[in-house]
Amino acid sequence: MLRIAVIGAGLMGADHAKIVTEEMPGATLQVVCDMDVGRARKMAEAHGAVDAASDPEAVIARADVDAVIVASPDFTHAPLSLACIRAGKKVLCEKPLSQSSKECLEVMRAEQAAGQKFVQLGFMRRFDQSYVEMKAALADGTLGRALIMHNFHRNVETPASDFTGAMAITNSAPHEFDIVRHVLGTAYASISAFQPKRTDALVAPVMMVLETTDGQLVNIEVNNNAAYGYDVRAELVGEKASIAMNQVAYTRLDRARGQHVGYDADWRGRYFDAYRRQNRAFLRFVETGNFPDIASSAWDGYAAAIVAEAGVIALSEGCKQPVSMIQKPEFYA
Ligand code: ISE
Repeated sequence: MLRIAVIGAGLMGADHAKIVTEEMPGATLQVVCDMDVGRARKMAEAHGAVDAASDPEAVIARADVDAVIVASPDFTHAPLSLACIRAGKKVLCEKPLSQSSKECLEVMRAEQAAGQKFVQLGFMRRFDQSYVEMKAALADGTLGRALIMHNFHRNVETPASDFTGAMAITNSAPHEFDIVRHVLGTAYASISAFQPKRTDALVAPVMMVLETTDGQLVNIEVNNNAAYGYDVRAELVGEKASIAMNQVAYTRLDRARGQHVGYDADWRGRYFDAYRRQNRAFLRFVETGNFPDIASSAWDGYAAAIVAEAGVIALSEGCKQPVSMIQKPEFYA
């Protein structure tokens, strides 16, 4: 049995703890760790973990922990990933790896110095069937060459009251930055970002237009206050055909001469299967040492961070920003 520690007992920590205990055969939930040890204990009890703790670095170093899932706040992701590399333990780290591309480079350097990959990033959309099919339609020639990818990312409401337009770019949009790069198999050359005005205090949607190094155009709407439901859409337009994601729903309610298809409240429902595929891929990674083909690595975390950094400047300065990455190290090829 592989003994897993889950760090962070919030929304995502709880989801991961449930997946470990119920849907990762061969794995067991060893420790739940949270700054608030009471919260950790509650989650440990709910999911039958052996122990609860409050010091993440000590948990990572424990001899009875074989692998780690990091689901604590964004700013802890890179330092805790580094601690896992130091301890020689594989880590499934929630996205983003860091909001600073410099910090992502540090994680990459540590992995390279250790001579193997330790960090699988939680960009779970790569395991979602709709994106898998889009990537396949591009690869097998069905679409011809890719020209444009449209993306909508709508949340019911912002996760925190102090959420800003810049945070829409650094916390929400990295999903699109990563998945579009993955589906198109390209990199970004530039980003522009705009916001319409709202008349109330809520964060307005952010509209981004990106150019890829292969000359494709990508647009991304992130609307963290869409009110009606969690709604993610994407359409990849090629020279010969176009492929769009369907709304994912198991049922439709026919009533009062109308049809009603519901939305999920948040990403945990919409990406239910993707999270489970991702976590089982992580388990295989820990067992075999082979990094999962389609998963995001620290390099992909760096790629998402660098475009988010440029996006934040584009939004505040109101002009297009170039995106320039370092040469991809052979290690991540
Ligand atoms: C959140 O952190 C996520 O990762 C969700 O998938 C995303 O939809 C949401 O916008 C983020 O705030």
